[in-house]
Amino acid sequence: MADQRVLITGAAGVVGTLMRPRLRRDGRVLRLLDVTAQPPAAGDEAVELVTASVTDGDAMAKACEGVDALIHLGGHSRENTWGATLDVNINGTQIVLDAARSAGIKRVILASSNHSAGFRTVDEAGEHGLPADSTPRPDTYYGVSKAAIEALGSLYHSRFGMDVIVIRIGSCFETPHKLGVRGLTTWLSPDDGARLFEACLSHPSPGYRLIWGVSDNTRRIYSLAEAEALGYRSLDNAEKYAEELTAPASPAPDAKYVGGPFCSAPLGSPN
Ligand code: 15L
Repeated sequence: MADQRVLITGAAGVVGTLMRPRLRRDGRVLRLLDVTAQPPAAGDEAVELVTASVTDGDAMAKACEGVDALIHLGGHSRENTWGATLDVNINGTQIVLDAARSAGIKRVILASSNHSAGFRTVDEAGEHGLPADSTPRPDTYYGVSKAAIEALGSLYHSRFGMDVIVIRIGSCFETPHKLGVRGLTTWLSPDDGARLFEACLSHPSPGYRLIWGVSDNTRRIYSLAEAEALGYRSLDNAEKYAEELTAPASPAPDAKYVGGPFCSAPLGSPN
């Protein structure tokens, strides 16, 4: 069988680094793109390393050659200045999508974030969780950029028929510890993250989808139904860390919001 080539942007970031070993498959080549240098191939690891920015149209056009599917994780992953957010996250995503379209890539998976809906409240979640297509309520410039890429993905699907799946990722880290008690709600385990990306890569005909990226946490407030409709099954639950993560005596006022501390962080300040 011919190799499947999957291009991952932002491959040296937090999520990219966690996914690199987990998305390894026989018959698959991972083309890993980042602005920073990346560790070389380990043993017989089938990777191609590209050092480039998602804002560089020529480099993106080259990186998209011969690619079957694209996972776009690149961009600032937290709050930054408006200029940097506009340039790298919004403009960069348009450049990535356009390069994918020109190269004939049929399947694109975009990393959005819970922060596109950060000012939605925990009370809105209801019995099955907040629907994945809840209209944006961004909590930061970063959240605005994620809402914009959700719209860009929809545009490229509607105009060009590309399959575009946008994932509103909760918090994807090895464990939820650094997130405090909020992580018991928002955690996407790395193994579940890989299961989710595999579902996104293998669904026969997804069209445009907006889904949450979260583990089946006991305290989950995001709906899993939309991701499960693509074939995702979570096998992890942050609750196993509950005893190690204690709630503060008086919860912060922003704890009622999906975006938690992002909702009160200074706008436009890199952190
Ligand atoms: C995100 O979108 C960030 O990229 C990540 O660093 C976490 O802060 C996460 O959201 C979160 O909400 O915990």
